Amino acid sequence: MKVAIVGATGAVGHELMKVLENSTLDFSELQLYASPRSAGLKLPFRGQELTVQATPEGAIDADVILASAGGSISKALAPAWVAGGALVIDNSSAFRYDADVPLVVPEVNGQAALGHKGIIANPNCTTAIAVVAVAPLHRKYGVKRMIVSTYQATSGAGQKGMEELLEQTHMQLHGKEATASVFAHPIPFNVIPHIDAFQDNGYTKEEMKVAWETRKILGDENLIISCTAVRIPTLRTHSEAITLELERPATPDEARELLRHTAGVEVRDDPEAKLYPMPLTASGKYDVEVGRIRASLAFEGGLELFVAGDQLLKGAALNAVQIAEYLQAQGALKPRAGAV
Ligand code: A2P
Ligand code: 11C
Repeated sequence: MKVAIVGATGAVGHELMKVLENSTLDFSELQLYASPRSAGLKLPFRGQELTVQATPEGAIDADVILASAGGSISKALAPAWVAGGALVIDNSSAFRYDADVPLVVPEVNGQAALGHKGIIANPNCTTAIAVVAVAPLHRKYGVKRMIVSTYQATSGAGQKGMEELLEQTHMQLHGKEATASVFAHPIPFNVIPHIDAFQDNGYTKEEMKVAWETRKILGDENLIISCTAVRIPTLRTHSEAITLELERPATPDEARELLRHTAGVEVRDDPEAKLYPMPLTASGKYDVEVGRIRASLAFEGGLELFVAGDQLLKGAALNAVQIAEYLQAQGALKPRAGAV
């Protein structure tokens, strides 16, 4: 089994290599691709040095391609990769809303991956983190309405997002004015309620992605979802305050008990001991932290929770590798019949 990463030098690419290094996925070869700027760069993997190659225009000689070089690259090249026989697990939003492309979080709807036609989409990071916590509650209590406010790290905008935070913070601390480039405004000591483009309805695309993608993953087009997405000056881990209106009432104790037995979730909920989800503790973790679980004052029988998940991991690299692991465990990941 040959695996390729396209976008290996980016923030998610870096995490993909770390996750693959410790993964149970059985593969014999890893190929690394990025832009021509990075061709020749050597990156360490399992005691070897792997050379980054410029991404070719056509097919890639790999069985599984983990794509993380942005939507335009995926849109342009994924059809050729699929035609070459590869399974593409795509981190971008290029194919997420196509009816014949499964949008998968393995703990929630892993089975959907089995019906792929060459491309499986990895959800938006904010969505992936939320659904890990919300899916079991939806299954047991029936979520009617979901209101989300996010606190999103700069690495959501890739390596250059983190660099802008660090460089601008340094400048501001030295009395220099910082000019925004990746973000709409200077990010240090600020919060910016603007992620991705504004839509006709006044929401941003990031906010609408949370609604569109949560409905697709949970398989419930009737779910009412409203999101406010905000960038904050942290390096990694997206946090989210989530309010749930439920069909059947749940107590916080019942929710905690259910979430304690949910794969991919760590319940971190002891306010007296100052234990709650935070980027400081969730960064680098595979599990999504869930806490501050309480009875909602807005919806009778509903719940309020706070989640923090490393969006470079569960929101991107980890989820992509878990999709491949899931398919392999189901016997549904096979080397191509004919190599390119
Ligand atoms: P490179 O480092 O050579 O520019 P991030 O999301 O952190 O910004 O990373 C984006 C990733 O996508 C990087 O690995 C980057 O490679 C890669 N990339 C950018 N443009 C292209 C391109 N035209 N072809 C292939 N990969 C690209
Ligand atoms: C951010 N969530 O934090 C975005 C990045 O749909 O894959 C991921 C965009 C996407 O900026």
